[in-house]
Amino acid sequence: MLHVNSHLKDHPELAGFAAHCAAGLVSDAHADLAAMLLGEGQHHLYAGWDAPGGRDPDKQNFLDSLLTAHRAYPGGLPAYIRNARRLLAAASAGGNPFEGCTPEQPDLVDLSGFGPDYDEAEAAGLKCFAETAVVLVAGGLGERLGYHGIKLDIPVEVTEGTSYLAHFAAVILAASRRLGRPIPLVIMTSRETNEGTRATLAANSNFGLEEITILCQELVPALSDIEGHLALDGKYHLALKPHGHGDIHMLLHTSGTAKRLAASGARHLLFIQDTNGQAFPAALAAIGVSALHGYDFNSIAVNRIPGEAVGGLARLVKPGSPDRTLNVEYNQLDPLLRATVCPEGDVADARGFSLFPGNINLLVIRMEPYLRVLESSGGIIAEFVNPKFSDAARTRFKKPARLETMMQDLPKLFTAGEKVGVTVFEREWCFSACKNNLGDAADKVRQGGPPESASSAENDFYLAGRVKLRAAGMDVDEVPPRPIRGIPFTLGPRILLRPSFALTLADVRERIRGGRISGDSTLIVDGDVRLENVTVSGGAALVVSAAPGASITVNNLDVSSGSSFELIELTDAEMASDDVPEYLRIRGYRIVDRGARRYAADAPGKWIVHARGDIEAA
Ligand code: UGB
Repeated sequence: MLHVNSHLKDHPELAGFAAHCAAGLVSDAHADLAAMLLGEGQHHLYAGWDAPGGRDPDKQNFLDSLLTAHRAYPGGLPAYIRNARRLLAAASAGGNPFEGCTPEQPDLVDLSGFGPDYDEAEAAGLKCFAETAVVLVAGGLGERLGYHGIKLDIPVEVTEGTSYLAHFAAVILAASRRLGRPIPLVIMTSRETNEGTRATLAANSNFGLEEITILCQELVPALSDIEGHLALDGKYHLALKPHGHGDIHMLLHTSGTAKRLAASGARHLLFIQDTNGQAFPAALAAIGVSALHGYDFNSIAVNRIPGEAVGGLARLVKPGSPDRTLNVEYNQLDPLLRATVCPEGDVADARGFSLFPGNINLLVIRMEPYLRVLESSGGIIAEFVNPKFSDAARTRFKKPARLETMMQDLPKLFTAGEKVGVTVFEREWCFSACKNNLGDAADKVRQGGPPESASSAENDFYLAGRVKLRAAGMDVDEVPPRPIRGIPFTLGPRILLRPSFALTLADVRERIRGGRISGDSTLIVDGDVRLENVTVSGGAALVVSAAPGASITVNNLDVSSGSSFELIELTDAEMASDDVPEYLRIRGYRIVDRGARRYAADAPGKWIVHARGDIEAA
């Protein structure tokens, strides 16, 4: 208290706050923080306080919010303010982070066509997955999507209604069983998503996963000017903003989770996003690429569409400095290209794609260099600030700014010759996010870009199934896409191959022999199932599921009529009705089971489904 008192003297505007200190209404922790903040010139936070008795609960909340932000940031708020001043001064001076750099193609492995390289990478990756921990960043809000719950609860498909979280967990569970080690899952939540994520996990008994760690990111204070003054958005109310997905590195460090995972045998970390249902099995092949090519940091990438909201991955060459392979975020890519290799900017090359592969924030990071970088940086990864200046002198902001950090920027801190690489897959094989509401998605379609709606993500989820069946030699005859609320959707065949059936492409090849599927039919396979010369056509649906310990072989079965999953578009009235679940309204249709043909083995043992349609013990 003595300490803070020395800052309060000679400041009449702080008299109200001083009275609270004198009356013992300010705890030691709050007073110590006040001393630090006053030492950083943040007098406005404590100025003009009402005398004790006026709005005391608001004052207490205000002090608490300062302390929460202080405790969440390595080095506390003084460190945040100093970092802000440094970055704001650079922003005000108009510094260009890529000044003098020329972009070249990164060290790249192209697995966009299946073949021996893909098979080798996938097999290596599956083995390495036993020593991998999965990190899921899920602190973002579905604002662009118009969805009000947590995004992890959104079904990636509405045939059976599997949520993103259930799908990711099913992959991890199937791999854990197969590899004989519980693969850890770390989930980063935020204030907005923490409670919902915990509730979903609790309601589903953690989806059977043994090792889940939840790390909740905090907001950071907004900044009102280039002096780094913390912004208030009302009396006794600190303005707070998200710090970005780069918080995951800070939290893995400060919580000790990264070290704990390393100690328990994790040699790689796989970072995935909350609504990219296509992440697997590409991620497994990418882990294999990391192992085979010795990559310390491996970004999974797609051929980028010019102007698309994903960063470009490039090796940045600057005379006198070591080359660095980095993500150039989408807002910085066009100016960099114009200033260097392409005066026309971010335009298509002869292949019809942007010059550099697109980052999809599906990252494989080797643990050992990761721990080193976390230690040296305290987990603060390449923060940046992007203020919108309102004056010519570039000192005032249109609205408060904040420091931000992005998880893909980790290589900015590599200094010891770490190897950074990129693995490119076909887009449909690794990336189809659910980010946009139907209106915005339809606009994107009109502009020739990917819609990234709930419907296009579901469409691609089935598409990945068709790709797998074709790769396994099944004859797949699909119907042409038709627009649903302006977004192309292929009615079928709709294929769901659950992770317990196949984790890899090699698994699909092993479990499927011949057969044919066509039209708007549906096939769902779960567990230890083999399909030998099976035909599904005429809009029919076949669902085969074997519980752990059971196996089913389906022989020469023909399911060609009678039963289906029907896709029904929502009417305008339904789209506007609160009685229709939001997860349906963000896609514009529902899928109804009209009596699919089902075979299930719940008890351990071997079962056969015969051509005549009956199931019996083998
Ligand atoms: N996320 C958090 O967990 N916390 C946060 O504070 C913010 C986000 P966005 P963005 O693959 O499509 C990124 O908002 O930032 C989680 C890359 O920068 O959907 O616009 C959030 O829950 C870009 O290069 O993406 O763009 C979600 O899981 C490109 O790769 C994830 O972070 C782009 O993603 C991404 O958040 C993409």
